Amino acid sequence: MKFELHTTDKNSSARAGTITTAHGQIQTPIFMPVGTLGTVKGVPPEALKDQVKAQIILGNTYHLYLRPNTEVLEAAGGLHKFMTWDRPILTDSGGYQVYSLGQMRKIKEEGVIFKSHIDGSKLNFTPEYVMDIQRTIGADIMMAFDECPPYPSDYDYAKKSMEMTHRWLKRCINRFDSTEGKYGYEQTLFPIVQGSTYKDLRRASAEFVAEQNREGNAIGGLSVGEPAEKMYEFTELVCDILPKDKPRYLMGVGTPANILEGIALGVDMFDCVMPTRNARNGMLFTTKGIINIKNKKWEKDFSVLDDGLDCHVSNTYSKSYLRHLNKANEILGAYIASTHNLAFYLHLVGEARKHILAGDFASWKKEQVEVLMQRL
Ligand code: PRF
Repeated sequence: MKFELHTTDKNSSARAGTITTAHGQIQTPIFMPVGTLGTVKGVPPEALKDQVKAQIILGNTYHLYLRPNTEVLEAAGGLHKFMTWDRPILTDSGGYQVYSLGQMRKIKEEGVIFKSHIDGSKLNFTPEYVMDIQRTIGADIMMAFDECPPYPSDYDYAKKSMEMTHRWLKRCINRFDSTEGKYGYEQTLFPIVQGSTYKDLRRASAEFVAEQNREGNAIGGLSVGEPAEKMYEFTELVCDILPKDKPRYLMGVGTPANILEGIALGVDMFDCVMPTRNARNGMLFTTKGIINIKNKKWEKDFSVLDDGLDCHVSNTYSKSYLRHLNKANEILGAYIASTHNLAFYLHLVGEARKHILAGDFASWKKEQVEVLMQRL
């Protein structure tokens, strides 16, 4: 993997760069649609390319391990071939899903023992095993196995958890560096900064992660219920310590405003279920503001969803039609809304990149945050 930094904004820490992987290039800052189970819910790979213009998508180790399972994925030749997506893939390690979904979990030094949310069977994830699974999935970017402590966590718990995440990181690195990709292309491993909402812990974790000298770094443990101002404060603190010449990934963030603030603080990569999950619930992000398509207001509004995007779906279907599909619980509604929201997120980061390169990102961001978050 290679990261080339083109520009850093003069009035903020925003950056424009290019990541090169075995499955092609990623122009940063970038948003990665979430494809937990080898599918971005409701949006087929061809629409991800042609409509959304996604450059990289995310998969989840925990989910893919349970279904279909690693045997099927290996027989398919990896997740790219299995789902017919030939652009880059990043897999999260399960270090987050185990805590949010796994039942009866026991976190120990060796790893995490938990019950499958599918059939209740007992599973054991260790840092080494999670590396092996991600090797089999074949993600271009693999994530280290971490613990994401809840918010709020007391200092003692947060410190012990962070120290264990650091020991797990060393084990992930040892396993990763002593194994090879199964499909003949290069994979890379990103460590994850933890440390909850304690400045000294965050500083120590960012320094520890930076010392590992990997090809990119992630910030975990934020956007877990803390106020947005806290999330920005800790993102800034960590970004100032992480190396400038490597991509920074803020995990699980966020709203359009969160993403623009994150970019201003020096984050290069984002992922979030919000555009797809909210789409299924009738919430649309547009270049003019936020729409609740269930609202009576849109019943006879035959204007297209959004004429400010280069996306056929957004430029074609009307608000009235999508409202009808949503009310009738028709599956086409989920496709249209999800495709549109993702196209909007990709448009947003693409515009941010243009303004970073043009040198007017900070002023553009300020006016955008107000427009994008208003309810129509
Ligand atoms: N760790 C991992 N994945 C994550 C997170 C984390 O802390 C978060 C926190 N926002 C989202 N996804 N491994």
